[in-house]
Amino acid sequence: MISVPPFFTECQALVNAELDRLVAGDGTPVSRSMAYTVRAPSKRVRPVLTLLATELCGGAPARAVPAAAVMELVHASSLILDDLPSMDDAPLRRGRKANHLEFGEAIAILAAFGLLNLAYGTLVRAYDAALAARLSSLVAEAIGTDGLIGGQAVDLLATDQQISFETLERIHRGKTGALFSAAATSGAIIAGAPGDAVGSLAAYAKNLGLAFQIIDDLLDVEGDPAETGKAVREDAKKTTFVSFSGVDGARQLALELCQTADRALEPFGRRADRLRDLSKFVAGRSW
Ligand code: GRG
Repeated sequence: MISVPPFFTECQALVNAELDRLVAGDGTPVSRSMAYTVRAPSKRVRPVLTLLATELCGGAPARAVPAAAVMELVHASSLILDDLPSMDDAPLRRGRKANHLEFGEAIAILAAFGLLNLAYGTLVRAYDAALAARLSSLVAEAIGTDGLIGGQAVDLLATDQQISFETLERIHRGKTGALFSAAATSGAIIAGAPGDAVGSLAAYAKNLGLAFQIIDDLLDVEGDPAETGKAVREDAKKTTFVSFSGVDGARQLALELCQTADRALEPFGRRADRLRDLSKFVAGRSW
């Protein structure tokens, strides 16, 4: 098992403190449901990407903490929706009962919407109007029909069907790559990075996101629920990177995508080593 780099733990702590504050709530069922998924154990990969991108582009990570937390709020919202009976019908998430099994389906859906509203509201409160508008637009695009929603729709409609490799890739570039990309580019934009640096980070994150998903598929086959916090063998009815390429082929593909991701970091030289370490973590993760 690959160890978690120390900077990763520091970033997680910064984000967890912000998230705790954001989902403190008022004790109502919907606010408890929001906090339940947000506070559950998570790798916080997307917010870590935001903080590392800001740091790489010369910004103060502290300034990116609200945006980093927003990436996690959006991700948590998508996890609640993904687990619903009408979607993946998953019983376990982040080592706990799925949100709808704890709070009921109606409250879980409201909590998912609540997290999205909290996300946009956080951007508006934390940044000046122009920056908040730019970040909100990035987030909206990542969630939209070319991002999480689009990828999820194609994925759901493809269940029980044979799909092409291109369709599989499109699904996961939407479901996973889009938010990875928004997380990294948001960090760069907060630091005032020029367009070419933002573009390089977007290319890095898109490829890392797809590699991350392929490892997710591998963990569904080979993983231990005690480590991943999710039920395994849930993808049996779906076409996955493993069903397409086999275990070894999928692992090779994930490694190649991490290498492609790292090549996008070349303009930054050694300053991007933390992101290279993040790629290593993604390629070797067992949770
Ligand atoms: C309106 C936000 C919104 C979404 C609607 C439901 C949906 C469309 C999309 C589902 C997207 C989804 C859940 C993709 C799976 C991505 C993935 C690899 C999840 C696991 O992420 P990890 O391993 O989880 O980072 P932790 O728990 O560590 O955060």
